[in-house]
Amino acid sequence: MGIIKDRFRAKSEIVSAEIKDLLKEHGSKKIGEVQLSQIYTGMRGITGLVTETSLLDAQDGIRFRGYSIPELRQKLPKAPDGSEPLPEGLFYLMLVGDLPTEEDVQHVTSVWQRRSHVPNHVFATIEALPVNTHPMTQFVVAIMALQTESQFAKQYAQGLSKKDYWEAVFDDAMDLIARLPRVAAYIYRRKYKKGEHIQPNGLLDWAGNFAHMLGYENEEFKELMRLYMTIHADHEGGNVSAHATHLVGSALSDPYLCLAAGMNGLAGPLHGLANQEVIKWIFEMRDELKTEIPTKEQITEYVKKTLNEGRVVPGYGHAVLRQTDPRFIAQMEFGKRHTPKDPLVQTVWNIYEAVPPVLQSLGKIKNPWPNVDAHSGALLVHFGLEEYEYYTVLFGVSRALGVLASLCWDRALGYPIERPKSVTTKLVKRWLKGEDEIWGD
Ligand code: HAX
Repeated sequence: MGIIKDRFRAKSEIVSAEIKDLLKEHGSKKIGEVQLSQIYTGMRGITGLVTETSLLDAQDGIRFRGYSIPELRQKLPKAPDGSEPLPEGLFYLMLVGDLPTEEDVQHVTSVWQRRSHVPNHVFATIEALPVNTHPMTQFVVAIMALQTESQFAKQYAQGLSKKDYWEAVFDDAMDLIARLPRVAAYIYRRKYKKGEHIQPNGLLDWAGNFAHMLGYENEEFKELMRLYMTIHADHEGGNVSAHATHLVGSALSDPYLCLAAGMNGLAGPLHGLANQEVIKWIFEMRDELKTEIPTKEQITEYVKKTLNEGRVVPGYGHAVLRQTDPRFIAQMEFGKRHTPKDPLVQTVWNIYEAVPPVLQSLGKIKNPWPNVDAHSGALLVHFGLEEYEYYTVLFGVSRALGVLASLCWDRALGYPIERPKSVTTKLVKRWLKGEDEIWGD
């Protein structure tokens, strides 16, 4: 059995025993109250999930196994001559719970290289779609086509024991992550580069090879991809893509089905698709104002116009965060180092100054600060990746790391099918009048 699999098995057995003891002793302890308003507002603030890989703090932002993004940029192993973390290291950290050594990371890279073969029928399935199909639709269809390879589905059909679920899920997770860059690059080259595909380079790391297959050989772009794939990977368990993956997995759907579900959620404009919406919005603003670098005053007026049209300002606001997203800051630092004079990057920084006061003045928006999506597109455009409809696919490849690591934990810890209680408004009204118990079945 492989090194990471052994380490994951050992860790998950310990945690599983701990949870059993914990529930035995404290299982009936209350951890919060649910207000009526919360069940009508997207369950905001209700603690109802356990996700081991990362934890989001409203003020400090995301921490992966306790490590913040600035800490990870220091502590995780890097490519030779590189200064950004290798996403392989983040995956190891999320899965095993410990910081990886250089050797551990090289091991993950080589495992993913070994498992990266994509069967031909997947490419044929992508080719069956009209070329103008949105890249996220192509991506989800390709993940579904890959499902023929699921170890979990095959072994379950043959009668898999409950205690072995995690092992088949682990194998599917590793296969999927290994194959996603090839599939994603295929979609990009098909749609935007006349179908001129680029073969993988087995000497490169996972993100470096992805950049290579997309057609970008610039070393700074490869560094951007390593950073990008690291910071987009996970944002605890309640966000739409993570929660959808976890929820579908609770029915014992295999990891391919689960990831496709998560990616369908990521493709929504209030979630991952916001990264394309940001650049689209900036391009439209520049076109309308007929200037490459709009002033802060011009941006302020344009934001007001967007709001008056009943639209959201993409890249701003968050359901949990109440500060500037550290993932935005990490990209800003990358921009200051690699692309400081780029007019689009400067515009993103001007928007950062102009937007929050306008959103604050409305009085209803809980978080006027930028999220991860406010910055990512400008850096991609700088290196020539201007096809913004593709951006959410990049996000999706990264998000697979977190949601699939979590799926391994879900099965290793034996979590049951998820089934929260819902009510009708009619019942709520009766309950308010004292005519009914809200918690009937
Ligand atoms: N522009 C305009 N209005 C906004 C807004 C924004 N950026 N952010 C929030 N609001 C509005 C909400 O639509 C809501 O309006 P109504 O009361 O009229 O319905 C009100 O302010 C209160 O919303 P909230 O409680 O502050 O925010 P929510 O938790 O409901 O929503 C969202 C969080 C991220 C969906 C929201 O801030 C938004 O739509 N932002 C723009 C889209 C975006 O950038 N999404 C990406 C988020 C990060 C992510 O998941 N990346 O993948």
